[in-house]
Amino acid sequence: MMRVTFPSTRSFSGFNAPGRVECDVLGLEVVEGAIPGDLDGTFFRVGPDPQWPPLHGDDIPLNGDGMACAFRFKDGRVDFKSRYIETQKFMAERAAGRALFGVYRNPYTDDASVQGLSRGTANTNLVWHAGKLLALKEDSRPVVLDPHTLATLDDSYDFGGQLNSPTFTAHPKIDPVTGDMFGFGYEAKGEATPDIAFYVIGADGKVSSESWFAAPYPSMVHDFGVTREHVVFAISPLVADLELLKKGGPHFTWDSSKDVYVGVFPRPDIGNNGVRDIRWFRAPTCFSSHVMNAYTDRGPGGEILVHFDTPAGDMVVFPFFPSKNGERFDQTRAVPYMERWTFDLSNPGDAFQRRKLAPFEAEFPRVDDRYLMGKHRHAWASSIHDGATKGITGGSVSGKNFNALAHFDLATGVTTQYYAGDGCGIQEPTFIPRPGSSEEGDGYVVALVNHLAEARNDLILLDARDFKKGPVARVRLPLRLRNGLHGNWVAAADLEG
Ligand code: V55
Ligand code: FE
Repeated sequence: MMRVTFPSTRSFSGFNAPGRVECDVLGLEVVEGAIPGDLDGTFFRVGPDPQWPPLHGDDIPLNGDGMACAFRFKDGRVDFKSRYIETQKFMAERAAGRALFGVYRNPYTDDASVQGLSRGTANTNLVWHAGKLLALKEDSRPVVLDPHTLATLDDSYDFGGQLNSPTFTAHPKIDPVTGDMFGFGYEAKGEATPDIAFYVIGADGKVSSESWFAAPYPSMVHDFGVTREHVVFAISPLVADLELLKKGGPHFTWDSSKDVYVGVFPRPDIGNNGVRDIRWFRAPTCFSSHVMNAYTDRGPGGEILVHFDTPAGDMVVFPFFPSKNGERFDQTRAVPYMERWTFDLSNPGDAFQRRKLAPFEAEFPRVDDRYLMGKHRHAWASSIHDGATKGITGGSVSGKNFNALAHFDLATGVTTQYYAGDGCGIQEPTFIPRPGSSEEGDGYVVALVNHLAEARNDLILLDARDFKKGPVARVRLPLRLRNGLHGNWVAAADLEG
């Protein structure tokens, strides 16, 4: 007899109780406004949703099995589909009827029967490139999904034998001009190694550039920045340690004794030395994970300035990674604010400038991806508004309840928040271009609202440049989608072409 009971810990209860629902709901109910009739495409998003109770009592929220969701918009209607991603981990555990893989990114805690299988959960991002829908997790290779059925087509894709790294980021960057995808794998020479393999993959899916470099120390490298001229890697001290892994410990610990390093190098696809010309900048410890966008500009005296916009906090924002030095997790310091980091490549020093872009907590930053790598004016993020749900936990992967979306107009400096409502949380905003438009920010942002008490979601569309007028449309979901990570809009014409 096998009894299935999830632990009553933070990762498995409240709004984040496992969902485990694979379903199709045709024609979601529109309860406010209207879905623009000319929107024709799919909003893909993914998040962790554990299939089975954890092997070792509890688990962190980043380790759940990837549940892919598709919202298909057409003729003013939205159809919903959710499917588990059939990773090697998921299939082995499905056959066993229980968890076989142990703690997050520690193969030394696995059941012996799964040795050699990919530990990837594909739970972090869904990205459309070169005719493939890639389900991504930074500890493993991409998984390929059918964009229409969400069926798993390839559980470990290496771009046709061209990916030498065993890992690939969940945050690749697609050049809106060339269609090239920039990506990397970290811990690319094995668990807890500082090595990073950097790739450019053409619009035809072929790797056109591979180069390797070493970070100053092994750590979580969740995201990076690409400009029209440069590549930027921020290394903050959420460090990895092989000895700790061998003892069954956590993959990452927070080591505030270490500085932050930022590597900047020229794009290898524009005829130069790439990573061989990497320059390391340095600053006192802080935590940076996501990247809104980066761009290269010229200063008044012709200086080459690389701007890198990132939510940064004084310490790691994840409460579940312990400190290396016995430091206590401090909710008041683990607060990410949107910042602009500027690197002056004309200046020989290793210092850089940091400045805040808004006075409120924000994470999950996005831009209009048609303008990625260039100077962006508009950006959006999840944020915390001083409303009635301030302080409610059990929300996002960091434990915070983001209760508002923020719109950043970086030309005027004005930030506007859309408050999701009392008792609500809100997930990552994703930009949808208005069909026929090309102007930056001309379109919508789509996001899932969490109704915490009702254990249910709405999907809302806002005018991306005018949050004040409230939702253009609100669609009611008859089920709960626990907090996910990332998503992207793919126009129907792109899926078919
Ligand atoms: C993040 C998410 C992850 C992960 C590492 O938000 C970092 C950051 C969902 O998995 O494995
Ligand atoms: Fe992410």
